[in-house]
Amino acid sequence: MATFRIAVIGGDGIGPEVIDQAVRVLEKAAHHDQAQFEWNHLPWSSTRFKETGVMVPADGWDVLARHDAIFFGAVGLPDVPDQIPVHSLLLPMRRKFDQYVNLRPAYLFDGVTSPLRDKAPGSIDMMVYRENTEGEYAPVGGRMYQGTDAEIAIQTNVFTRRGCERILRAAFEGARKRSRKKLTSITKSNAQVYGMVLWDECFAKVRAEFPDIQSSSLLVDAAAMDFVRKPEAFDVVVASNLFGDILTDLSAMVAGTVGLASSANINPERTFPSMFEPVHGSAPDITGKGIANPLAAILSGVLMMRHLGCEKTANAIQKAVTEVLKSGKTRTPDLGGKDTTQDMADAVLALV
Ligand code: GGG
Repeated sequence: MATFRIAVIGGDGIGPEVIDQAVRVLEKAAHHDQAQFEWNHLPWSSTRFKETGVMVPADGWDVLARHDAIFFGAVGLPDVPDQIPVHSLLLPMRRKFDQYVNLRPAYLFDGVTSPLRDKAPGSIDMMVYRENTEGEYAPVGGRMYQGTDAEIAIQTNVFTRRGCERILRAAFEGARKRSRKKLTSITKSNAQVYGMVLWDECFAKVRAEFPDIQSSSLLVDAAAMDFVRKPEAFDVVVASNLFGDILTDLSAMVAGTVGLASSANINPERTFPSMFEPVHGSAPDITGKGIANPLAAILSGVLMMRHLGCEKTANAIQKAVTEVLKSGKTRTPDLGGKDTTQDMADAVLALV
């Protein structure tokens, strides 16, 4: 029997609420692959930052590195500046563990209503590959003359040939595994003439290695328009860190709710653990009410099980989620219902 050591960082707000439910589901489903887990719950959060001045302990990265995967909830508290949890925990983790592929699927499940008119189940089915270690989220820049009229803030975008080529290649390889074999590269090279021109040049080079994939390039503003106008036109989408982050909130919403948006932060070489998290944040407005949708966390668990080679477990949970949504009997408020986080997880548990 395989035993997987999983680091669990619930984080802030609804993060621990949804992750706890997802852990229950994974525990029950793992028998499909004769697998079991050792869960290592780590209390790294903005609350801890307020108490101790740090989010991640001095040996934190070494601790995490000893796990097979990291299961993560969300970070952010209203009384802690947003950049502290994101720049102390989330972004350094992606860089330290070279999790350069951020996979973000968007799928319109049967039983879920898109805010767009007349969208059939399955008609929205895209996989966004977001570059996760550089680009617009590189911590490069500085500030001068703070608090004066002469204040300057410089934020530098970092685009490297290696960084662009490897995410583009990962996306093309991903497109090869999908039936439509179609890929859209998101750019803004008409305005950002250094980083985005390099991105486009890398796209031209990598696409030549994949003549079997129908690929094209699209400006990010046109992509935002088309995600609403004709989301069914997209299959695999590959984008920089910022563009991918923004576009995947849009893809989540056109597919019904961010409460179903899962994600994986993958280190394809498997030198380091990969990390799995719902796309949504900590949602302070509903924290403690027990009404957050746990399905984004549960579906992130599905991505984790696939990464760990437990296809049967992943398929069993995916099928259970699909059936729960299709039946429509259990629905959290984001899906138009009145059920709780636990009700939703219980409905999935009953089917795995
Ligand atoms: N679980 C997602 C989460 O905590 N998101 C907070 C956030 O702002 N993330 C930025 C990012 O994913 O780059």
